[in-house]
Order: sequence, then structure tokens, then C-alpha cells
Amino acid sequence: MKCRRCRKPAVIDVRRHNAGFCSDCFLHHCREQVRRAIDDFEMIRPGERVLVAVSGGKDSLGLWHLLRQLEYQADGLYIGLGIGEYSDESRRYAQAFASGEGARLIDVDLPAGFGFDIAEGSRVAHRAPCSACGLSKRHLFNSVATAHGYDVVATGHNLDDEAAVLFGNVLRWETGYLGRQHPVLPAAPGFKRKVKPLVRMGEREMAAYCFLAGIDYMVEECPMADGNRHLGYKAALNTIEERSPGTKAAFVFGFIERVHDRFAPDAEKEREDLAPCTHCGAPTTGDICAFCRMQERATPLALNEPT
Ligand code: Q46
Ligand code: ZN
Repeated sequence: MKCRRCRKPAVIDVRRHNAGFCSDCFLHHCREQVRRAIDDFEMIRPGERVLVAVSGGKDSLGLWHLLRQLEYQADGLYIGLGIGEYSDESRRYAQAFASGEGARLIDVDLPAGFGFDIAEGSRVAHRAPCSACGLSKRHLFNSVATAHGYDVVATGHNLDDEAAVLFGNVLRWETGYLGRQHPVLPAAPGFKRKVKPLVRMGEREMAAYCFLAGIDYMVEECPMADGNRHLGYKAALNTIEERSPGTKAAFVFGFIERVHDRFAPDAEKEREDLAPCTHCGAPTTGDICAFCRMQERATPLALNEPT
């Protein structure tokens, strides 16, 4: 197979695009996919400061690298979740990338800064670990971006992630979640804009991008991922994609272009009912936000604020 762009021998084929690429042209193709996602959905405006949520894995480090290649002002935020060796190791990858690039990495540690880890938060809040973890990460991305004056938070959700989440939300007709599932979640009082610039990039393409760009990333999955039902949805979608390449992209982009608007009012209504948390100021439906309630239960005597 030859490279679609320069006709040299291809090193990777992207079946969805029915194309092969040599190494240089593949890196160029990835930058163009991200540039197009950012432009099409007006994710980042000129001069805005971007905070990239960095886990040390291929998607977040690849995203950070791509944004810097595209000359955005992008700093990283690493959140230590207290998941044993997995957290220690992933922090090392995030730090090594940042120092190699000469980029700024903000490091927030849940146990050190807030007095509890994901296992404890999950136990006291009676939530599955991934639910306690997702809640903590969303809260901290937003509060750290606000405290440090960033305009936008970027996460490394790729096309496979979006397809799996959409699949799950459709299976259960979660209309509120469907209304919020979009590559851009606009800013609102108390919320920074959230964007997903990798929405046009598949999981396999991100692994190839990191390999070809020389990015060293954490390969091991989080040990708590087993209970995550999105893994099952991903496997199901991979079976379908294998038979008809392009299905995931058609599913996600068809939803965004033709269906999302029908559910957006449900999500907007949920946002209208929010008021600042009396403890931390984050938007919430009750007096105290779910993150502060979890912290309060885990560490009754030591409510802290991020620094
Ligand atoms: S880190 Fe957290 Fe993931 Fe681990 S506990 Fe679940 S959500 S699996 S992206
Ligand atoms: Zn709060």
C-alpha cells in the first residue's frame, strides 16, 4: 500500500478513510484531523489558554502534543487519584512528557490535597469507582481551570470513547446525557468550556500517532477499569466496525449533526437549576456539590480547597 499523500510506502492504513499513510504524512493527517475538529466546532479561539487533562496515557499525551504542534497555548493538568502503583506510574509519564517538551504541568493530588482516594470516595459515596473518579476529575478540571485563569479545558476523549458513551446513552435513552454529549460543552456560570479535539481520531490512530511521534505513554490500564461498562460497548462496536469500517464515525457524527439538538433542551434545563455550592462555589443542584459531599463523608474534619 502506498501513502495517499506522497506515494511513498505506507506504514499505517486507516480503513475508515480507506487510505494508507507514510510516517510523516500520517502525523500531518492527525494534525489536520484535530485542526478540523477544532475549527468545525469552534473549540478554541485565537489567544485562548487551554488546560489539557493529562492522565499519562496515549490519548491525553497525544492530544497535548498535537495542540502544541498546532501552536496552541496548552498546559497540562495531572490529577493523582491515589490508585496505587497505577497513579505513581502515570504521574511519571505525564511529568516526563512535560519536562521533555518544556511544558507546564499542574499536579493536583486527591489524597494529599483533599484527604481521600478513589477507593475511599467510592465507598463513602456509594458510587462505583469510575463514577466517583469521573465526578472528582470533572470537578477538579473545572475548579483548577477557574483558579488558574484558563479559558477552556480539553480532554482526550477519542472517537471510540464517544461512540461507546453514545451507544450506552442511547441504549438507556439517557436524554440529559445525550443533550450534553457534544464535542463542545459551552461555558456557563461556574463552568469553563470543555472540548474534545480528538473526536475525529480513533483509538488505534492515537496509539500510532504516539508511536510515530516518539511519545512514551502509559500502556497499562487503570486496575479499576474492569467495572466500566463502556469496555463492553467498545468491544461490541469494534465487531461492527470490523465488518463495516466507518460505522463509529457515522454513528457519532450523524448524532451530532442530525440528532443532538433534539436533546439539548433537556441538558440546558438541568443547567438552569444549578446554584453555587456553599462550600466550594462549583455549580450544583443542592446546597453542597457532590464532590464536597464525598469529601465531607471521607474526611469529616478536613475540608480543603485546591491550591
Ligand atoms: S481512572 Fe478513574 Fe478511569 Fe480508573 S477509576 Fe475508572 S474512571 S478506569 S478513565
Ligand atoms: Zn463543592
